[in-house]
Amino acid sequence: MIDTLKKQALEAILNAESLEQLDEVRVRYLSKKGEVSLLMGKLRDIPQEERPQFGALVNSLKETIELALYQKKQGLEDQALWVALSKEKIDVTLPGYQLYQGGVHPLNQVIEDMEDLFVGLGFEVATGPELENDHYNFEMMNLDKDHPARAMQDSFYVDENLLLRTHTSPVQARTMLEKQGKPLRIICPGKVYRRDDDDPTHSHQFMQIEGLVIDESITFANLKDSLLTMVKHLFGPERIIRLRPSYFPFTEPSVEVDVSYQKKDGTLGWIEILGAGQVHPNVLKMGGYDPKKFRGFAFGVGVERITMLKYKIDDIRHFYTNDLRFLNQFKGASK
Ligand code: FA5
Repeated sequence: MIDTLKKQALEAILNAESLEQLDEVRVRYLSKKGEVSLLMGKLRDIPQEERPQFGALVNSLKETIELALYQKKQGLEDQALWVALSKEKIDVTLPGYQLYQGGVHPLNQVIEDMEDLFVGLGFEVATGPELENDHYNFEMMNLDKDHPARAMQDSFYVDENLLLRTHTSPVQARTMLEKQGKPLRIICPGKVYRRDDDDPTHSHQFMQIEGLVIDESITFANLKDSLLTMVKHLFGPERIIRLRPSYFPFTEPSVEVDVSYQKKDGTLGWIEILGAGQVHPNVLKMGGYDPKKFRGFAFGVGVERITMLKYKIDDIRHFYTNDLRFLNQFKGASK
């Protein structure tokens, strides 16, 4: 009887085709009311002296079935894993994920290019805070509290004395104080802010590059030479510049500088890109330089303006709207 049961159970295990079927076999033979338990229940009907032997045989049967179930279960699980893996085969011919690679913003490309040029000419790159004190932004630049020229650069104020800087010129004052009367040559690129209405050539936030040179024998010719070098580097050797008299409280004399370009009809046109001049004696004095001994020149160029001119961009707002169709055109376009 035991042998028959063993044969049946092992055959059922062998024939099970899935884990579900195998579990059904387990329940049929090994559960509380299964065949093996029923067999054990027959112990009572057996003569006393044969009981231990019968019990041992039933236990051995149980172990044999358990082992066979375990081995079959392993086999079925391996098989299921194999089926799943073969379904998940990798198709190496499918296109991969596209990694999007960013590029340097056109304004930063122009700034980096300008830094390369001026560092090559012996300038240092200086920086200053965008949230600036009225003292540095205006007063140290020779614009007293009630100076009418303050109206030319209205700003965003945090409180009476703290504002978003309206130009990079306060870095002139900061650097002069830092250099403590020693000759200096710096450029300072950075963001500036004004309460200007946005239009194709004006933005309320834009970039400038400030330049400042102070030494004992600086003349206006040095200024003109530096600006011409910059313009030819940026736009090509055929370009020339035009200096128009202008007014800034921090330079005397002051100029506005235009760059030549060829108009559509072939004639010569001019576009303003920067303000410049010889450093005002008051500015030198406040910065700790003796105006009788030292002279200086300074300029402040609009980065958007030169970038627009260089790449023929028709609207300043393109720089700040993050349209990838615009930005992608400048990937690796420097120089
Ligand atoms: C100044 O900001 C002076 N600090 C420049 C300077 C420095 C003069 C040192 C003398 C010595 P101005 O306001 O003109 O000047 O601005 C300089 C340049 O910034 C302009 O020529 C123009 O290229 C750019 N710019 C001015 N306002 C805007 C604006 N709203 N949007 C974009 N670019 C502007």
